[in-house]
Amino acid sequence: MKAKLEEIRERAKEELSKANAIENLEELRVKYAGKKGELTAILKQMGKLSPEERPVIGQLANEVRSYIDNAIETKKAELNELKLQRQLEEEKIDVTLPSNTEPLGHKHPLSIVLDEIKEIFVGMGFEIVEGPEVEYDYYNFEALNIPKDHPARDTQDTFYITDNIVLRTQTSPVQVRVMEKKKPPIRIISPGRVFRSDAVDATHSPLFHQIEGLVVDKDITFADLKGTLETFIKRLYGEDSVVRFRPHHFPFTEPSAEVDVQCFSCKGKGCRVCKNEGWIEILGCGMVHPKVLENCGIDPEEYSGFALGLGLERVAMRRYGVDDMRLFFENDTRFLSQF
Ligand code: 2NM
Repeated sequence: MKAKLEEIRERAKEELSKANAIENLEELRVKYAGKKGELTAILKQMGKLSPEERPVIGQLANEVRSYIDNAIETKKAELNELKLQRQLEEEKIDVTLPSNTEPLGHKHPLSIVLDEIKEIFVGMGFEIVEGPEVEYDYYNFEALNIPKDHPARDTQDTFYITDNIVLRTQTSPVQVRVMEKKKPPIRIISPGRVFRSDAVDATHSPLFHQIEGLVVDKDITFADLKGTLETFIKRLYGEDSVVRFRPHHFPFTEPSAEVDVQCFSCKGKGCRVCKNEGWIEILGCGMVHPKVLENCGIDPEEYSGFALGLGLERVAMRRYGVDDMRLFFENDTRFLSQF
């Protein structure tokens, strides 16, 4: 029996030295030291031994068991260490490598200028209203007092969808819709895309952006228009801006005016920026025509209002010294990443 125990120890030692996976260790433990293992089988035969032999064999059996247990634990630690080493080797990270930085996007220059203009008007108590880009002839022209034979209505200038549906040529139809629905006081701006059948060149695009403003209330005068626009222009172009109002004509306002700002490049002397004019045109405006108010269900005897319109592309071109409008629509990141 002693020989058998020693043989078991030797065989366990041999098999353990060959084990190369943690799972094998558990198999070996069951095989030798488990309840149905070889050691247990031997111990079950202890009854056959003489009383003198029993403690000697018993002690040896215990030694063999603890030898096997220890050997398994040692081997387990070894295999775990090996596994860790392999893992560390495989998952090695070179922290000195340059990172893959995601390129950051930029706000589009038109969006920068639009946000700035919105901010100024919102600061003066205006609400921002949007409306459809495909409009009825009625809202785009008729309600705005643009006569049937007006050149703006020509198919040369306007994209017609059907006889009475167009791509809006200005954002004023949004304001007509607001005036129809809402009782004054009204204080809104309507920014958005507008469409005109123009050939593409450095200063024209069939799609561009407009912001129109409208104020309607009791006792609104041209003085309110002047004050509001002077404030707007000074916030947009600087407090030292010099502003002038020049008489003009629009079918939807009476009287009408265009607003210029003195050339910030030459201070009015005349230069390339202002094409020797000394002044740069910024926007169109006027007192809302009584017929327009009436068309929208507002009594022109009780209420009056002013309106203004400006092109976003032109503001952005001046602001950033961009000389070709097409750059705003091509979305070339070499251009856009400069803003
Ligand atoms: C401009 C110039 C002058 C304008 C008029 C209206 C409305 F709907 F109230 F009649 N909205 N916008 C207007 C007036 C637009 O753009 C150069």
